[in-house]
Amino acid sequence: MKMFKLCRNILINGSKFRILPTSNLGISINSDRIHQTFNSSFMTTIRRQTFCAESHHHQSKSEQTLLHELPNVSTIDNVAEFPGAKSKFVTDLHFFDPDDFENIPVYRVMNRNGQVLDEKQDPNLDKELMTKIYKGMTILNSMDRVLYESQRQGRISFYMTNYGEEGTHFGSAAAISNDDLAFGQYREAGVLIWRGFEIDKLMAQCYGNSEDLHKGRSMPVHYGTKDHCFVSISSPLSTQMPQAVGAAYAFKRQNQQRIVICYFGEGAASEGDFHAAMNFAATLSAPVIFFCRNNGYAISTPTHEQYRGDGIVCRGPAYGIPSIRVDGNDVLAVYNATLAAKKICLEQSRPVLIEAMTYRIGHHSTSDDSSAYRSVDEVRSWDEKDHPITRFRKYLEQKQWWDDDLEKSWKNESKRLVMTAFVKAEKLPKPNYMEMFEDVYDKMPESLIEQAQELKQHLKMYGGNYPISNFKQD
Ligand SMILES: Cc1ncc(C[n+]2csc(CCOP(=O)(O)OP(=O)(O)O)c2C)c(N)n1
Repeated sequence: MKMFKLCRNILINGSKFRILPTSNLGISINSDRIHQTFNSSFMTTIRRQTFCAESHHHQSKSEQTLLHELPNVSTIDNVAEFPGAKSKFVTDLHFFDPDDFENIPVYRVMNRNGQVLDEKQDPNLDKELMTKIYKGMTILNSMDRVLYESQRQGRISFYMTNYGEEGTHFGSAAAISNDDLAFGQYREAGVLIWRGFEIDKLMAQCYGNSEDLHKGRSMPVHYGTKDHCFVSISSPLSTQMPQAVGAAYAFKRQNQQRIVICYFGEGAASEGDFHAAMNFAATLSAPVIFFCRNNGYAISTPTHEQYRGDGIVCRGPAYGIPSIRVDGNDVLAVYNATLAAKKICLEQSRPVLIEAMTYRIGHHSTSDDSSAYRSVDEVRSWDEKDHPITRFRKYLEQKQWWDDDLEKSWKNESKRLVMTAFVKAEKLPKPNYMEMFEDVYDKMPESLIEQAQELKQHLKMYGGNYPISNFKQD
């Protein structure tokens, strides 16, 4: 507001200009000079120069600084040069309606039969890498089945499956480096599997046993591993998003040539933290890939109750972020998009948004019965007609890299791997309960030491009432 009070209007060649008074640029130009300048290339000049006016002596230092930092202060009648937006003026009164814009298309490489639609888009990865992706997708599926059943039997307290979203995990993880930092929501276990985090360790976390890196403190599926550059998951939705931007900004400042990938669901994108993250990432030019898994539901909330715009992808350009929508059930499309996104992040030092369209085939979690809000037929249709694993298998079969025999032997092998890890996880004791007092702070404060002693005393007297034998005794 101050700017307008301090500016003066002048007329040059019939056009009105605002002259910004300032002191410290020291470019003092009289009106003749202004004429000459504007006659040649006035727009360029007016963008770059700030003019002094006599009134500058009366301004405070802070006002001068403020004004000095405003890059564009002049306007002419046909070009809108407000500091907040550069555009053209129009005289028709028109509200931009969502219908004025076409929906953003969905990029895909293969159709539902695993046929490549445009050969140029085939990433042509080698057989080893392709089969590794397929094996990862299927072992995740096997692990989900075992842990889901385990929860149903009360062996673990909670579980969330990844059914139908395997393509988004493996396509994205395979396209970036294992030391690019990943932030997840909770439905991205495939990224960890791709990075070599053992099934044993995933199960240890779900069981909260003595081999759990989190010492049994988090709910199941809240994985995290420093060695695999995967930041520990926490329940409050979207909180990882601004944190991911901060990490990406740090990488940029340290010139690490690393990026951050941040996964989230379309429901989580309604949180305020989504906005904070997108805006910070854009304005700070942080090399982060925002990877949205749009699976149609946020627990029982369908997308038409979540937003009215064109999904999540259309929000990207609004923040100044290059954005793409991909078929999340097409692992190759996800791979290509993520690879290209990483290139943009590093070469242009800016964030990218990927919206991967998919379908949550499983229930939201073991605490949910999704038949209460969607039809079983709808779920079956996605499972049977557009499953990322089935599609990718068809692609591999066309390349003659996979067949029924290989499928059979891999099914047996992967089941064996999962069951071995499962048996091990069940047998291990829980961590020592005294560890619950650790890591609240880096160093345990006196007050916590006292509480720990109280627990010890309590258990001496009443230990018989607690399942102490389930816990590791050191
Ligand atoms: C801040 C916050 N609000 C609400 C919840 C409860 N909650 C857990 S998951 C979830 C739905 C998230 O849906 P979406 O982001 O689409 O991911 P999806 O489960 O579909 O993968 C909600 C509302 C939460 N964990 N945190």
